[in-house]
Amino acid sequence: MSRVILVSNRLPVTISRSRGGSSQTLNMSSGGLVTGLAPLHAKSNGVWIGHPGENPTPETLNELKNRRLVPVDVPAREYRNYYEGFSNSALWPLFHYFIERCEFDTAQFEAYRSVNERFADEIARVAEPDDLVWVHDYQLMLLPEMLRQRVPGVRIGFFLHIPFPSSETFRVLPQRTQILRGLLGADLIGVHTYEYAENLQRSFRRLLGIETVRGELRYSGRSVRIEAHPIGIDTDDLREAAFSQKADRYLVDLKRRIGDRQVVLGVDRLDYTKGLPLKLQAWRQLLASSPRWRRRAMLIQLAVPSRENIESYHQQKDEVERLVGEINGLYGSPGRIPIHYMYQSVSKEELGALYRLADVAFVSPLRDGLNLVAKEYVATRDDGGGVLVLSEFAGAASELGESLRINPWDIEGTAAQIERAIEMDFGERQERMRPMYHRVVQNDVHRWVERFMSALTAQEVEELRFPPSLQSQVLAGTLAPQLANAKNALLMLDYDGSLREFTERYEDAMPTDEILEILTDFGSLDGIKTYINSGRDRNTLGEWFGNVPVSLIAEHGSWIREAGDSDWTRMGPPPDLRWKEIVRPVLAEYSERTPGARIEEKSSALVWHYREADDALGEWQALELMSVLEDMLSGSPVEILSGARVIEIRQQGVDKGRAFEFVNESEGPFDFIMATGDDRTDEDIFARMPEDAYSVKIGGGQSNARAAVGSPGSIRRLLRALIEARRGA
Ligand code: GDG
Repeated sequence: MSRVILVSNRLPVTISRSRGGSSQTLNMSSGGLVTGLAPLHAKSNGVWIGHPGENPTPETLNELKNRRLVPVDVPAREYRNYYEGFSNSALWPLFHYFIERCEFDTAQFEAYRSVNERFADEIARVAEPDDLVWVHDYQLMLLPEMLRQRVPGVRIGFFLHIPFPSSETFRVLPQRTQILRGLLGADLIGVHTYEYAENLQRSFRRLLGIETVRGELRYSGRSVRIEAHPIGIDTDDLREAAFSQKADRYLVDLKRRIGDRQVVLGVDRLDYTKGLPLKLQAWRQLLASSPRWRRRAMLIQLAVPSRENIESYHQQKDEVERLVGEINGLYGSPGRIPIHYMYQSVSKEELGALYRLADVAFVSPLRDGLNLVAKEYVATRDDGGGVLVLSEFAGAASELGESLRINPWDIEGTAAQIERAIEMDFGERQERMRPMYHRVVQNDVHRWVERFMSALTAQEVEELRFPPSLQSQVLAGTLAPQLANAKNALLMLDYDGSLREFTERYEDAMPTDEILEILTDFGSLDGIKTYINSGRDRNTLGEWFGNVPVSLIAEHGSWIREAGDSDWTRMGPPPDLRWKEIVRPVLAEYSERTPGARIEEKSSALVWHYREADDALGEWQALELMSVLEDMLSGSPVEILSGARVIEIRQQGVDKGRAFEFVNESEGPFDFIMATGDDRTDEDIFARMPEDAYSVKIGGGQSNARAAVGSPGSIRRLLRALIEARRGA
């Protein structure tokens, strides 16, 4: 395997001073990301680059080197401006939709840029063109481009662990274009959800004018993919701790102290994005409206200290503590306080015991890239018990469809869902928890690493072709002399999007006078056979082009009608529906993973409907399904169409490419061949054309065509130039 260079703001170790103060000790940091990436680090023999946290002594440096960890040296003040400054006072609040908390400070951005440069320099020192570099998170968004400039051939993956906001919010950032261009240095950009991927694509379109087609865009002669890869947790490690003897002891002790009270658990870093004040208000609302829970339920809230050097985090802490005091004062009684609040972090075993103890996990961030706590809770509940109450603003919500969703801003609604969770019977708890448990356990952090890496490497082997984009006069200059001298020429023209611009309604795209005139002129030239090869039905084509001396191919190569005839002939063999046997189980698998999705069986089609599925989950699964089907069915006589929350896989008697072959065999040999087209169905022709034929794609993007032009207007100009050339010959 290639060497993998991992890059994150912090190295995966914590350097601490030994008691005497002169020497240092090195401990592996905990956390899902480190556990997930550590095996990759070990296996690939690459290095891990990041800030060490503390200035390493020469001995520590040596130890870091032995572990293949490369520290990036940053002066303390610059690090503060980069980390607490731009990263956590501009990007963090903005990407979580807290615009009013943002501080945009040019000096801090300068520090951010400079630290990203330092990382790029460090990587460039060790990277070789065959290496894979995987950069993590919002602190290093400029890095991919900086690295691309230093080591042009290197393959770069980037993963964003926090949300990517809507383009409306993102465009507030003064340095928005620098950040976007920074990311475009990567070959693959990964985010947690399909929604973030869409947001990012929209920002590329709106702010840089770069279009993304099916998750892929073109930038500086390279292709960049944007994909959703939600992170998983380290299930084995978590379960080992949660079901250890130590955890058992905690659990027994906790149960003894709590008795038969229902336990609702919150575990959050003390960060304003986690929405602790609103969570407490919802709890207060529940106790106010249903007094019986004051003695029969309790909220255990673990608030983990975080970013204590930033002022707004202090205010958040004060507010939370005030509310806890207020609610306990109002609704507590001797020995029974309704909120047990802890401002500390606990061991893995204690946390595991809390997950096992909790009847309800109350996960209510106002925004969260994903939220690992929700998945961790689910992964400890193989007993099928426990209810997950989950904010719809957490990325994890799109995978955990069986949780009870809340809008954390809706205090009454949240209180009602908590009450529903506490009261839920075991049957329903199991029904909801089981599928989530299996999903979380199967898609653990190791699967995540595997998926991201295989997406990054798959791109490496795939040879993407992007035809050169030419002006119509330039192309005419090449083609005209050849057509002028041809004895038997073939011209195969796609219609919608190629000869004619798209219209809002499909039926409105009838040919203009200009198009009819061009076709009439071409059709009247001796020694040239002209075809319209379209996906449209026979009737429409017959109606629109009945009076023009060109031949017609309809329904993606199903029917042909020679110029001057009024009868259509069917092309290709009778339909072969064996593909259905392969496709059906795949659709069934995706329906199972996507609550609300269903399959419709038609005589010559299978349709996957996801209108009733969760919006983001449905879109994301559909995108994945499309690409699975496309890979699986390439070359099969089916067509995969994605419509309004449906995917249809439809029999095609023949495709446009086979229609081309039919004409080539029956009317050829041709000494000049040109075909035009704008979408995937036309690629079937381009792929089958002889080497010396001319294929012209309309619009940008990946294609097997030899050349590309910008628009249908360019194609019409090209055709007129060819007519002139032929007439003049
Ligand atoms: C970013 C994104 C995304 C918490 N308290 C204790 C403790 N924890 C552990 C939990 C969990 C982790 O910390 C927190 O999970 P988050 O999902 O909030 O992760 P972050 O690193 O804050 O954030 C987030 C994540 O990246 C991954 O891409 O999900 O949206 O913001 O693992 O268990 N662990 C222990 N004691 C505690 O007291 N041992």
